[in-house]
Amino acid sequence: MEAPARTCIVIPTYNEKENVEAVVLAVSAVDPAFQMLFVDDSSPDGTADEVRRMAASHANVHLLVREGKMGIGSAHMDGFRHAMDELGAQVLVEMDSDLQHPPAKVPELVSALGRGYDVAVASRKVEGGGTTNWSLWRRAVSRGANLLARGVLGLKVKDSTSGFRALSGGAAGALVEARLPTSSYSFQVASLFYLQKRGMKMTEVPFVFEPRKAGRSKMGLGEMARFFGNILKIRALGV
Ligand SMILES: Nc1nc2c(ncn2[C@@H]2O[C@H](COP(=O)(O)OP(=O)(O)OP(=O)(O)O)[C@@H](O)[C@H]2O)c(=O)[nH]1
Ligand SMILES: [Mg+2]
Repeated sequence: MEAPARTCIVIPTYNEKENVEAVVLAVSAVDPAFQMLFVDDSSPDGTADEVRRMAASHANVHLLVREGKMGIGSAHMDGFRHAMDELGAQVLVEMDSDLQHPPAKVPELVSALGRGYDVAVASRKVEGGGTTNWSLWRRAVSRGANLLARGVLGLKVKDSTSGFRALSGGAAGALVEARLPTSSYSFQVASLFYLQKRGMKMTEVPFVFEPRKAGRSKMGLGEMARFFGNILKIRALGV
């Protein structure tokens, strides 16, 4: 039998100290062979030290520290590069560190790649998917962002802003090479746009977006404004 592809879950963190241990334990309980790469932007709350503490007892935990807050999108791209070059990853998973993305879904995402897809998106917008405890405001922002991104960029994936996805090494490698002109939250839609244009095969797997386990959101008004501006820029200039 063929050995399973080496899977690395790339987890950007900024001030997520309170969530690290729970993430490590939850992922390890799903499959201890899953590697985790935390990409921390020198969080002032000491998140990196917490990752080092967990790495001391968990061989599947890895850390990449960057000098300052540079955005979730560039954290994923730097994380993919490091995971493939240094950790031998063949399958890459994007996941948040606040347990809004249930680690129990990772095997389903990875097995979709085994069926020939390049990208498997964990989706709130297909049957069986959804959100829990979202305010009307949060729901409206998410819906607006998704509709705008899909409409302006012609994306086929229904949940285009989902940050919980598995990518083949080929898809992740293409993104790293592409140097997409987005470092922040618009990375999700920019990367779908880029991969769709190159004919990569995509599928969606339903999941329920849970409330944040601990800590605070980094998605503020400034990030939202930048997101909308970036979509228009990508449409005008391409990727
Ligand atoms: N390394 C790094 N991680 C970041 C940065 N911005 C956000 N993150 C991480 O990216 C993930 C998603 O950020 P969140 O603030 O949870 O954004 P969100 O899930 O869209 O918003 P909420 O639903 O309100 O939590 C979390 O793990 C953050 O710690 C950044 O600039 N650098
Ligand atoms: Mg979150």
